[in-house]
Amino acid sequence: MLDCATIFALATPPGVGGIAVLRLSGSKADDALRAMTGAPLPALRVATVRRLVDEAGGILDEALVLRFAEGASFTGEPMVEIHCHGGRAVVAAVHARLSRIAGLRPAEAGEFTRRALLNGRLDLAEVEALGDLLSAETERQRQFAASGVAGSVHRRAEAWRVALLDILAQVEITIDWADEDVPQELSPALDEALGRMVGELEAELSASVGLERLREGFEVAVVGAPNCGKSSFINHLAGREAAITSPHPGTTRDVIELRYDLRGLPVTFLDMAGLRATDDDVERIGVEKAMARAGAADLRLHFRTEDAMGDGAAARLWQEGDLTVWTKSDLATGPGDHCISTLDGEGVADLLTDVFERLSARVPADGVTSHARQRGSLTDCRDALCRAREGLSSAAAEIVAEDLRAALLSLGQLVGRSGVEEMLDRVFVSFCVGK
Ligand SMILES: Nc1nc2c(ncn2[C@@H]2O[C@H](COP(=O)(O)OP(=O)(O)O)[C@@H](O)[C@H]2O)c(=O)[nH]1
Ligand SMILES: [Mg+2]
Repeated sequence: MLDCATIFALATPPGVGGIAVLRLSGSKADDALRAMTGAPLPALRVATVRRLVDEAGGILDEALVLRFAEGASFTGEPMVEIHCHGGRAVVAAVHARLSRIAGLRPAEAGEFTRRALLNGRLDLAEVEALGDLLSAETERQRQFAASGVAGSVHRRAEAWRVALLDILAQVEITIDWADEDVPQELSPALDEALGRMVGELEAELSASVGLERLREGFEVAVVGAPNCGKSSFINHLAGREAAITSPHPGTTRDVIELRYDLRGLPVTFLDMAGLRATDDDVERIGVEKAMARAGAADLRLHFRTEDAMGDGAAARLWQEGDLTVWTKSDLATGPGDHCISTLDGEGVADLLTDVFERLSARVPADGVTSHARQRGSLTDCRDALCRAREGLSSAAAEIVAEDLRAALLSLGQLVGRSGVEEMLDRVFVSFCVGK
């Protein structure tokens, strides 16, 4: 529920730590701090030591407190941070004390960020990136999310918006002056400008799909006949017993996941039930699950070895770009892109380098979006621009202008701001210049 109450919450993880940070946001933040400390307010943005007291003046803790002014805080509202000692009882006492102050209530999940969005401190794409940053587990995920928080989508959308406004202004002038189609002498330049933007949107759309894989994490399925060393490989990577291995074929019946930080790339290795035809119902369910999951993975490592050649079930999963791996190379070597032994680790590093390079190549260097919602707006924008482009030669200028406005609206939706008023302002300025 959104209201104008002053909200507060523990901003650091629950549990014991050196310090814990509680945040307050809203018009009563300063009043609450005054009540909590029984002392004058410290200067804005100056970390100040204050004794936190209860209603009777009893000491709760000694803390560092910080104030942020309205319009110059994360949420855009007046904010206070209380850095107290990070013990459970300390945090509980400070939290309880805040709860008893009139006009304050505990924040709901994401409420600080929601207020930041509503107050224009962050746009929607920046909010999405902030969520990604908090859930980033690897270095590459962190880098990408951090660039989003720093406004990479915002800047790209803004550049497109400015270019689109110029095109729209030229079309709008036509409507006002000529009352008819876009003039012949104007269309080639407009067509080129629109064509360029469509190309850029399409490049972003395709980059976005690869960046989504980076954000969500890649999946690499280890497939092959029972007993060819799949679980041993997963365990070797994990450095612990993550999957149950045994010399008896058919031991692994579930899909076991190992989340792995592959040189900054998030990769989940999937250990599959041995892929073979079977009469055992439970094992067959495992095999079917494994086939579906492996088929959808980003990459498959097809394990083979002398004593476990299988019945070819795994071979049906082969996709372009997959790797064949000969295992148990300490016993015998054989054909494959790689030869590994989990007994002595031979060949494993080379295999991982290859996997890294193949997945790395799917992470585009210059895209900024990675969410399906963002691609929805980009697609709408691209489609509207294509319609406008077609209309240049066949439709009335009003219709072209309408499509361009639809494209602008979609760009606004990309970052969660429609920007229609600004567009009108800009078009108006162009009219003045033109007339
Ligand atoms: N010598 C040798 N034995 C291995 C190697 N990898 C696995 N094994 C053995 O092969 C058997 C089957 O391994 P497992 O990982 O359970 O195969 P999975 O059915 O494909 O998961 C076990 O007895 C392992 O100890 C290896 O690199 N060298
Ligand atoms: Mg296994």
